[in-house]
Amino acid sequence: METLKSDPVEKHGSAAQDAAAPSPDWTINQNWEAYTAEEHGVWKTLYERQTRLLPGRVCDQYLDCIKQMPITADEIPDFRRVNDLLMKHTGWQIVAVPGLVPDEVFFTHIANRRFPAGQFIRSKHKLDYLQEPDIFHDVFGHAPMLMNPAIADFMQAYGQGGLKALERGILPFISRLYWYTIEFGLVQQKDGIRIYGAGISSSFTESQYCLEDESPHRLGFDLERVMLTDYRIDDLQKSYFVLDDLDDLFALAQIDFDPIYERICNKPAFAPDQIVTGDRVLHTGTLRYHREKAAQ
Ligand code: HBI
Ligand code: FE
Repeated sequence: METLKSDPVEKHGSAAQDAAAPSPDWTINQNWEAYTAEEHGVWKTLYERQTRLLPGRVCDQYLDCIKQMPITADEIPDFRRVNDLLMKHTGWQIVAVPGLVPDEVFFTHIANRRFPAGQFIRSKHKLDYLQEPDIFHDVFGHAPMLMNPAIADFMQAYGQGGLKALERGILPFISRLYWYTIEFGLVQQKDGIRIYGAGISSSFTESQYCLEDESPHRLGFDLERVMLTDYRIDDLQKSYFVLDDLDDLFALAQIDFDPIYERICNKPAFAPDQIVTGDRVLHTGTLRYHREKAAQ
């Protein structure tokens, strides 16, 4: 996978953080004019590589949306232009940030329909792996889905749920939900299973592996099951969860998570490669990829 979520930068107050945080909400100016030709070139390489791969792999909604957006191979997108369109469709905005921001800052933005997007682009020497979400992951992966009303509502609910979960110290449940939907979600469409998660759609390797490789499990989505499933942030996933329909996220956005937390808070988590009673198994993974890697 190309974008990893590691723990966001340490808690408030350090001098280093103050230096990196020019404003309390961590937003910075995109400063679009300052991108170099080399940076635009990295965008082009990534854009063209993914655009070749995605038809037939990514969901229809993604393709419909990106087509309408001022997102092209030629240059790093200008947030001002992307935002004009997003605002019209779903009221979402993207705001530039230096990289990972603290959870509370992240959730506060999301709860207010602002998506924090990395301002920087990865180096041409490291096209496939980076620690922090960059502009390619955030804009190529996430922004098109924010044009979709179901994702738009679900994301905002996720931000609100995240703030609550933070207060109560039960963040893992909500992080897993985000991970297995917005980042690594798959959806059933009429011609087969398709990608909607931004961590996959922005990844050259994972956009092929998640659908075509025999290794990972592909399981029907179940809210409580997902909220109890650990994930890995440092490698390709061992399990993917498949929604029946992207519009199912509308219903998820309405859900009161409190009774669910109540029910699951004392249950042990499932390992990323576990298959459990009640799973709707669409494909039983051989887990070969991770086994061979471990043997090396
Ligand atoms: N910051 N910029 C950025 N992008 C993220 O996706 C992000 C973040 N901070 C925290 C975070 N994600 C996650 O820890 C939460 O989704 C749980
Ligand atoms: Fe992301």
